[in-house]
Amino acid sequence: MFNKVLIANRGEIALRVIRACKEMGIATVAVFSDVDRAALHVTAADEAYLLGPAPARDSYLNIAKILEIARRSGAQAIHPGYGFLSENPQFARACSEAGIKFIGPPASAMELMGSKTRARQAMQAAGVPFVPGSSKGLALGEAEALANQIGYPVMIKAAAGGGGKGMRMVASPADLKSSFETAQSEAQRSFDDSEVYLEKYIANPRHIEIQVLADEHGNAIFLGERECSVQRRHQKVIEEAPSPIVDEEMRQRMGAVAVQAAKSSGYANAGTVEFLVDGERNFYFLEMNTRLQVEHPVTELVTGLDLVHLQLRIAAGETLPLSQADVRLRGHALECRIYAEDPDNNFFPSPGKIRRLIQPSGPGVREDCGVYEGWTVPLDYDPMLSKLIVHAPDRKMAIARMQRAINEYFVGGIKTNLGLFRRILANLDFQAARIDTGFLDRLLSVPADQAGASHTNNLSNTAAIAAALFSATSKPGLNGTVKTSNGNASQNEASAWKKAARTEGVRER
Ligand code: MV4
Repeated sequence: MFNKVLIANRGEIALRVIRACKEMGIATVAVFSDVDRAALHVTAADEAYLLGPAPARDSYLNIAKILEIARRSGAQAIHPGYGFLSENPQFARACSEAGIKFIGPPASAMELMGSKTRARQAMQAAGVPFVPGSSKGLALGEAEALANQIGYPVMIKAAAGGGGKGMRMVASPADLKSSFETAQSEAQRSFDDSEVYLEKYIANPRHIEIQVLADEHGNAIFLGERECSVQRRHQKVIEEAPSPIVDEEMRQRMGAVAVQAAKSSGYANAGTVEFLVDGERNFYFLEMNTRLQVEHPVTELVTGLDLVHLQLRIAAGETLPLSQADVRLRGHALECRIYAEDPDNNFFPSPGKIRRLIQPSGPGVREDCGVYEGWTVPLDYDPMLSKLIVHAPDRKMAIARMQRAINEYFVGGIKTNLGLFRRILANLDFQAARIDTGFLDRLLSVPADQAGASHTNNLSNTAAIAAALFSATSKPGLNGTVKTSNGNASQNEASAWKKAARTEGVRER
């Protein structure tokens, strides 16, 4: 096992990896930018080194600097977390050339999965079901012929894209030419690669992904699925494991396909095979993410495994310490991604100073948090504050537990999306698991008080919770003048909460 690992990331995921290293007796090296000097991951690591100015290209994306710090500190391996350099094959290659172990798959597997057309070719050869369409870049004429053959609507996608970037739905032949040309120039601009291809359009799919683990000796297993359909603008909002629509038979079939995808691509370490699932529960390979994902904790809670421990052991050359038969799923897990964003301004990032932070705890609650009270969330990076994760015996109890935990949560000084979770969790379609990738847009297209919500989260309860939180969170002497969530020092808003709680509470009876 490694003696020392550098974590080339920040926020909650850097902390997550540091914690795993500590549990395994591995020394940790943090890196940070100018604006992250006082960040939590810097305090948590054994050593910390400045990378440079705030912009990611000068700090968390600076390959030369990160490798220099690895050398200087004597780190034997680098964990890239997610985002930043985690799926950059040049970085993986630069690490091995510097004699430092990259904790992730080989650069060749990252390159293969980075090209959606190459990945589709490889999956086709491996017998993995994928969305009907082309597996090579197309010229306009070829796209027109293929679209007529498979039928409209179709999807034009950038080969270098992924995660929703450089994608266009085309409803009819009349729109193909202009959409094709727009997609091409978008792809050129975004990825410096104009290659586009075409797929049959799957309407209102679910997004379900399989966690895989492969060692460097040819062994691979899957750790069940995650349901990630509750998303907005390709940003996941709530994830869960298992998926409410996947039964054991479907799980085995998807898992076998995911393991096949990993084995045929020369994969090693933790990875995720993403599927689109249509209304008839047909599943199609979409892409493979070659990193540890944000939502890995829901898999950890239902499998009882520690994915970061396993990543470190795999990277150190160990064989997988468990077989497929050892993987058992227990209960249900949910994760809410808590963001500093303004629900009244289209969920625009809303960073700033966290003046009050009250975190939930109690049975079945895990929080992977990257911030603390007094910390100023910088503007320069993704504004995710924390991941709130719960585990319970079944989905219904997990939802109730998450509602309870969300109601214990209080963030003062900045705006957050906590209210959005109250809405989703109270929604009858969500509770009945009638969710697909269009669910959240549909929910947000109706005013909050008209959306189908169960009686357990009506206005009076919300007001009562607000009042309780206010009285619980007011510091002595500050009562009535604390900064409220919109940053205004306001006596009015606080008393309005209390008043609403009392009047609504009386009316209810
Ligand atoms: C699709 C699709 C429908 N049909 N491909 C979006 C992310 C990118 N990786 C692929 N995406 C989609 N590809 C075909 N042929 C619908 C989506 C899609 C989606 C997929 C997964 C999760 C959320 C999504 C939201 C909108 C569209």
